[in-house]
Formats: sequence, C-alpha cells, structure tokens
Amino acid sequence: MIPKISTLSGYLYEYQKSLANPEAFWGNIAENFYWRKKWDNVLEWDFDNYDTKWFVNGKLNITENIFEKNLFMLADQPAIIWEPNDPSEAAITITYKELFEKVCQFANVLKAQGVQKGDRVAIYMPMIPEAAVAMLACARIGAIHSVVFAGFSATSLSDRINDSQCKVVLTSDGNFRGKKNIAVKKVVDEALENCSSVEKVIVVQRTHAEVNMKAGRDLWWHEVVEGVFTDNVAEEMDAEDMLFILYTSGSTGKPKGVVHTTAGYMVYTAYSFINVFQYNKGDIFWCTADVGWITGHSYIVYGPLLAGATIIMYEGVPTYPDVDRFWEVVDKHQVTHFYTAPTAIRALMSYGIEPVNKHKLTSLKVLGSVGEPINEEAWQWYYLHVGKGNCPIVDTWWQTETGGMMMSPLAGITPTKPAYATLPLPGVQPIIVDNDGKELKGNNVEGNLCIKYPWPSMIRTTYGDHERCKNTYFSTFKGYYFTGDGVKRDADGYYRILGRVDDVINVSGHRMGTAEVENAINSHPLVIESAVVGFPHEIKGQGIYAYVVLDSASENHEVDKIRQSLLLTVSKVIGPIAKPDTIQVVTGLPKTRSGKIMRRILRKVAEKEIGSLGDTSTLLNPEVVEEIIEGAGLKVPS
Ligand code: 7RM
Repeated sequence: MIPKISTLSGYLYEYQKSLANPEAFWGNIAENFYWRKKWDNVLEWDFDNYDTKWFVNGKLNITENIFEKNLFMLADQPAIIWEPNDPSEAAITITYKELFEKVCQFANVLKAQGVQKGDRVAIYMPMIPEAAVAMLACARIGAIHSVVFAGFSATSLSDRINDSQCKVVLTSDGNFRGKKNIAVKKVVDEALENCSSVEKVIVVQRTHAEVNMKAGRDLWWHEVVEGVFTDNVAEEMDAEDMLFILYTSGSTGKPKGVVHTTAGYMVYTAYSFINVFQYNKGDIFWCTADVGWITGHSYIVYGPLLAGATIIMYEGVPTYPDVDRFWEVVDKHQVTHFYTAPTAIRALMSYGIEPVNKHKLTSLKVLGSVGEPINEEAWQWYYLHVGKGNCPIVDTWWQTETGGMMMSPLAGITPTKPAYATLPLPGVQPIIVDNDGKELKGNNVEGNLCIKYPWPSMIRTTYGDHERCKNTYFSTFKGYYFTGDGVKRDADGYYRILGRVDDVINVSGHRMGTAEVENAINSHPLVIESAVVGFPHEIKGQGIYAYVVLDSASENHEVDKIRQSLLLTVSKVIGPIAKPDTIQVVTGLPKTRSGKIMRRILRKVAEKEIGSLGDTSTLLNPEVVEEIIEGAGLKVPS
C-alpha cells in the first residue's frame, strides 16, 4: 500500500522527512510497487548540466503495476466508467479485468503492426476508453506515446508527429463534442500528407462518419483486434526508459516535447493522487480534463489506475445538452471526487446557481482545481454551491514539466485559503528568487518560483534537444529548476501562484506561447508583423489580444474580412483554442531602439490600464503609442 498521510501533523512529519533524506523518503514509497529488479541508487542528479535519474537500474513495467500487481483484489471493480457526449446513449463500465484484457490485446496488435520498444506512437483521439487503452498498450510494449489533443489542427499534429518521428497514429473516425460532430480522421489525413515516418494508422469507429481509408496504411481498430489474444507479457523497462512525450508551449514559437520516464513518473503520480485527493477504495474520481493534456495523463490515466481507483471518463463538454450536465453526471455516477479547471467553474457560474441546485450532489467529498489561478469568487462559488460547504477544495499547482501536482492542500487535512495552492507536497522544495536569482527568504515575499531539488516525476529532457531543456528550465536561475510562474508566500508561509512571468499565456487552462500565435498570424500573406499579449478575461482567465501590422495590399480588402481570414489562419495553423479574442490593426508596433517590441505597453492597452504606461521615451517610434491607444477605443491620457 502506498503510504497515505491522514493528519496535518502527519503531513508536517513526512515533509520534514522528505527534506532530511529525500532518497530514503522516495525509496520507501517506491518499495510499494512491483519491480522486476530493484534499483541500485534512488537518485543521481545534476542541475548544472541537467541530468536526473531516479531508481537507477530498476526494471519494471508501469502497466504491471496497474494490472498484475492488484488484479486479484480489483478484478471486478470498475476501472473506467465512460459517460458519452449524448446522455441518451448508455454509459459503459469497464472493470480492471476487462481493461487489462483490452490493453493486452491492443498491445499484441501494436506488436503485430511492427511497433517495437522505443518506437513513438501518436495518439489523436477523442475522450473514449480506447484513448486510455492506447496509452496503456504503448506502455505495455515499451512504445513511447505522444498524445496530441484532438482540438489541434492538422499542421500542429504533423509538426508533433515529425518532431518525434512517430511510426503509428491511433485515431478515430470522428468526435462527438456537444452539438459538434468533428471529422477527426480528415485532420489526420491532412496532417499525414507531410509525415513520412508514419507507416500505419489505426482508426476507432466512433461516429460512423464516412472516412477515407488509405490502402496499406489505414486499419480499423475493431477489425485489427478481432481474434487477437488478450494476454500479453509486459516488456521489461528500465526505470529511466521514456514513457511518453507530451508537447507543451513555451516562450518560443515551437512547442517542446516534454519527456517523462517510467519509474519516477509512476511513483510520483500514484503517491500524489492518493495523498492530495485522499482517495479511498470505492470512491468515484472524475477529472474533467482531456487526455491530450498532462492532467489527463497523470490524473485520468496513470495516477488513479495505479491507485486502483474508479474513474469517470467524459466524452463531452460542460454545457451539453445543458449547462447542468456536470452536476447531472455527478449524481448519476455518484462521483465523490471532482477535479476541474477554474475556467469551467467560471463559465458555469455565469448561469447562476439554479442549474447546480437542480441536483443533489450529496456524493461529493472532495473538489479539485487545476490549470490556472482560481480567483476568490470562483473558489467561493465552487465551495458553497457545488460542495455545499462540506467539501475541501484542493487547488493543485503543477505543470506538464513537473509530471504531477507540486503544491496543493491535502484534502481535508491542510487548512485551505481561497486562491492559494497552500503548501508543497512532501519531496517538493520550492524556493522564491528575485530577478537576479537571489533567494527571497522568510514570509511575505513575492518573486519567481523555482524548485531547488529533484522530484521523481520531473521532466527529463525535451525530445531530441537536450540543450533546449537546459536553457529553458535550468539556466535562468543557476542551480534551480525555473517554473516560469510568479508566486507569493504570505505571512503564514502559504503559496499563491500569481501566473506566468514569461511569454506564455493561459487561456481557459490551455498553455499558449505568444510567439506561437504570432507565428501563425504572420503566416498570413497580408501580415507584415504582429504582437500577441494576454489580457484578463472574465471566463477564460486570460484572453488573446493581437496587434497586427498589415501589408499595403490589404487596402483592397475590408478590415473585417481580413480579421475573419486571420482567425481562420490561426485555427488552421494551431487550432481553434488559439484564436485571438481581439485583433487590432495598427500601423506599427512600439519598438525599442534595439528593435524589440515593447510588450509592456501592448499589455497595458489590452488590459485597458493606460494610466500607468510607464516610460515610453526610449521608444524608436513613440508616435504609434497614441494611435494604438485610440485604436483600442481608449482615450489618450492628457
Ligand atoms: C497542470 C497544468 C502549467 C501552468 C503553470 C501555471 C498554471 C496550473 C495552477 C496554475 C495557478 C494552479 N499544466 N497553473 N495549475 N496556476 N494555480 N493551481 O496545467 O503545463 O498545462 O500548465 O498552468 O502557470 O505554469 S500546464
């Protein structure tokens, strides 16, 4: 049994233990897993020339720790309860035994299709059980999965497939999402026009949309599994063998392939899941994220299944067929743990409490929040109206790169404070530094959030480019992992995440690089250059504001038409989630004498906070500032 903290003093004790001797602490926890061969050393690390290894020379397979290890206890327990988009379609329950069989069977299929240990497999799928089966089948045979959120465009998909040279793509014919019926396979077909590494595509039949199956390349999932054995011996993996790649946005244009490895990720996701959520046998855990994001990897698939939990997997959106769907599903499946993003809470909040009050919600025990800072108002609404004042909220701060939750209350144990991620989990050593890298000690300080000691599920590299990993995370503040977030430690020593301090914005809990959006806009033939900034948005947390300089050829077109066409371009290059909320056409961007865009000014205008523009005298072209202010519909301060 993975050790579970049950009191505040227990937490403080474990935390101290993890500081005093991290290796003994994590070694102890790792003892509770099934190893083919135990490790020689718990940890070897170097933050200067970045390298981290956990459970060195240990041998295992993560799926043996989900299935074989627990099967005699869990066989008939539901692993996945799948709730379809349309409530009139029946939910599907898959027990641990059934899931095990599906995973083994599909593992055999992948092998038969030539997938070998170390090969990369792209997964571009809606929220259907096959997505989890696909991930686990890859892990079973030692193939490295790269899940791409099915909302991304063909261009984004092909970029990701090419970056890691995927051999196989697993997808579906279509995707039911709310009222939409999305042609998923079409996007894959388009993407694959530019991907020479892909040999096979396996397609789940979900919507029965008409699709084009390319002979010799495309196969139907239901056909290839037919008659295939449902037992499979797991591949023996080294503790540090890659488990998966997950692409995430940073300050530069090109998303990075964050690499997670086998043993550390396993130990940390299971431990953090059980402790933060205080999961008990029989509880029903629902994380509303998509498997395309790290939250879906760690807390829909790996963490909960390693802990033997029953999870809900939901295909649809919060507002279909009505704005009370989440609460209906909670009652229907007697959900005990509900984990969602602030943006969803704010969106549902805007419909008032009536849709919530239509449902009992008495099964709920713990509420969770993830993905972006939760504002106090949303926190209170969640606590009072969803949790009826009886459910602790765990505001969990973490990142794709951290693999698992880093700061969070332990449910019902750590006293909470609205909008605070509260305290670090055992084994996590946060440090706040100023812009010169000097540590800010004590309480009542604010600065850049770094982590000064390794934890098991930390990023190992960025796929194919280790220098990039070093530069992005370990060079800003020497000797520390830099998170990119600003943070405050208050008088009680509690942490409050303030948001990104780099050029990353967080739109509805989705991470986006401003440079990435700019590149997409700049690919439009009428655009000379652009600058993208975030601005506070009531529901999305941040919205996207784009300043665009157009080519003289644009004079022949209506500005509104150009705007529409720019939105289409961004949708095509990245995906609809990256569409700007506002596009302002300007004649120039404010630039410093060295040619750098002064984003500070653009941010202020987007925020409508032009009272405090600061010094603009160093600008090369101060005259554009007035134009930009007026163009934004604001009054130039006299
Ligand atoms: C899990 C996830 C990471 C960024 C991170 C933060 C922000 C995430 C919280 C949060 C405030 C939280 N991974 N973030 N959780 N900010 N409070 N509880 O979201 O890689 O997609 O994004 O998200 O800025 O750096 S992610």
